[in-house]
Amino acid sequence: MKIYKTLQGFVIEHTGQYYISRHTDWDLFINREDLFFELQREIQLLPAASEYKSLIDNGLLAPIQSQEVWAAGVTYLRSRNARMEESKNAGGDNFYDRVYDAERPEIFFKATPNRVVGSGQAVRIRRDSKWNVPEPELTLFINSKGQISGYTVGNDMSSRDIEGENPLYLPQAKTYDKSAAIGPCIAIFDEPISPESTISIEILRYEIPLFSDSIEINRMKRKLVDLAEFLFRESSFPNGCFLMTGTGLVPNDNFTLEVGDEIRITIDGIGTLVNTVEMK
Ligand code: DO4
Ligand code: MG
Repeated sequence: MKIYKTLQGFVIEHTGQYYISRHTDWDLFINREDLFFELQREIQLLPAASEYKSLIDNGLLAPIQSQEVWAAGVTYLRSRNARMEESKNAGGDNFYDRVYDAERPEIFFKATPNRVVGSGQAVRIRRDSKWNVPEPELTLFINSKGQISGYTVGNDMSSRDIEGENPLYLPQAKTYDKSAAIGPCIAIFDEPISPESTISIEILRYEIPLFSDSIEINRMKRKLVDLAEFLFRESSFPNGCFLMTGTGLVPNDNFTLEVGDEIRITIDGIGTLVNTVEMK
């Protein structure tokens, strides 16, 4: 089942049918411990109508209200190698090697809700950076009890030159206005997401495909439950939180995003997050 936050209410999608939820508070709705069963109850009671799809097509919002967004890093070999390369002149290369093998994962604060955009909205690249990439990431919704109860598609926009100059610049490379995108929905399953699920990315410039790649989430070094456990060890999240789980897809080092590029990130069973790039 999928839930979408729209300007005119919360839309539930199940087997090609669309319903409008009776819930009106996104924080309370998505943080329910019995979310999957609540959605099952709702679709039995509510009338389905194909017109409800137009609420998604015309008024889609990011599936967030007051949650913080956090991110894990260096969870795929490809990410470890790219960071080691970009930071070697700054002497930061062996941090990435070490964290990849360490018991404690890299987890960093990514964004407050006001810095997050949804599908169909623009992400930004920094004006003081010359090397910017999207990072396509499976993103968990973890409820306030620390349970992974939903999945969405995330883009952890990153300034690789700033991050590569000095690892201490990571917060500036990662956190700025419109640096995080999540959506289009939260997918709620009755079992953990399949490890064979594929994340794929396509970047278009002037509508022409420029870069595309894909990876299965089973290539991730860490277990999703372990990432959630580390995040919740000493922090509480009264309305739950989102956790981006790291990228395994990194364009070649000569690639940088430009204003106007379209980024399309798809995860099997969840959907496609589409964003264009702006700089203002
Ligand atoms: O260590 C820096 C950030 C890593 C990251 O964002 C990723 O691997 O996805
Ligand atoms: Mg990342």
